[in-house]
Amino acid sequence: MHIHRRRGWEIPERLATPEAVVLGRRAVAGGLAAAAFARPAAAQWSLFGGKKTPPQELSPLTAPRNKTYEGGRAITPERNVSSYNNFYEFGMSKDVADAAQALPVRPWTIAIDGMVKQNRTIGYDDLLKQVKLEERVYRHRCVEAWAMTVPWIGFPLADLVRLAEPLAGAQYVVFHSLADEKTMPEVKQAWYPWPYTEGLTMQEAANELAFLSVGMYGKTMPPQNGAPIRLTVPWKYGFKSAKSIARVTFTDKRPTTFWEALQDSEYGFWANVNPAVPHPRWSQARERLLGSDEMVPTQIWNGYGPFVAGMYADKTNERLFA
Ligand SMILES: Nc1nc2c(c(=O)[nH]1)N[C@H]1C(S)=C(S)[C@@H](COP(=O)(O)O)O[C@H]1N2
Ligand SMILES: [Mo]
Repeated sequence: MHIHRRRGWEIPERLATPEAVVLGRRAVAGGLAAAAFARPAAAQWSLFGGKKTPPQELSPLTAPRNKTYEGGRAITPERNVSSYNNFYEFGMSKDVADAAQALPVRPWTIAIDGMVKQNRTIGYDDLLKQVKLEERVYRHRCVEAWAMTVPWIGFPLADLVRLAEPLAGAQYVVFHSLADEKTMPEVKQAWYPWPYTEGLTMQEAANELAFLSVGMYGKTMPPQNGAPIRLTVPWKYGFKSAKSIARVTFTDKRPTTFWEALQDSEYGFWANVNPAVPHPRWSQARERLLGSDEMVPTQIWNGYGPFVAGMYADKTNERLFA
């Protein structure tokens, strides 16, 4: 098991992990002693259903690298990216990779509904036949002040939007992650607003950076990283990048996202990265590179301003950065 030793520069886990505060409070309101959260993650998953799930096998998956998008820093070792995760459906710790092996990735379908020409369901394999895969190295910045640089394999979100044929009045695209009580222990806990929900404006969804990832490091997506398909929006805090997407809805109403529903004052709809706007409980000025002790300065828009800043020029009344 991964044992976390805190170093001097690190944010105390108690402050850095939103759930410790937010969910602790909700759990108490829901009638569960907060002490239950102190349980080690391993105990949570190994007891679930009384059985341990064997690791899922990943398949080789390669695609030509798109050189427009350079990480600008060293690629994070794969073992760190696949063993330090946020996937609350499987537990609140970072140590959810074992539990996530139970994720039912096949068969997988994505429902497309709302303001579209026609509601439909696309099978994952069918979808992959209709898009062209590429590899992009993107930086990822979690709101908890850790960061990683990952070679994702996927396709532009704009391609899915095109296939969905949204109506002219659609203003937002909403992503719903799978919420499966049978395989995801936390989905049974009523104090969370399942399913995990995220959203983008149609303009953001059409931005060339917005990406749907189906693999990383030359292989299909590991369950713990959001198999078989996850959003990747690198100019926004990591929680915007919804994993294991099962449903995509087009609407003219701004959705309430999972983290907004839990704690609107700390996690808003826009959640664009900005080192100058601190989280209410910690600074966003710097970030820890996963797999090392290194702290580096955080960049506005996570360094992707040339691609995205123009979309927000007229949004002067919005809370764009938190
Ligand atoms: N469905 C779902 N998607 C999610 C999350 C989650 O808990 N559930 N966590 C988010 C957060 S906070 C981050 S930082 C990234 C982490 O992705 P990784 O585990 O692949 O690094 O996934 C995001 N997508
Ligand atoms: Mo995150």
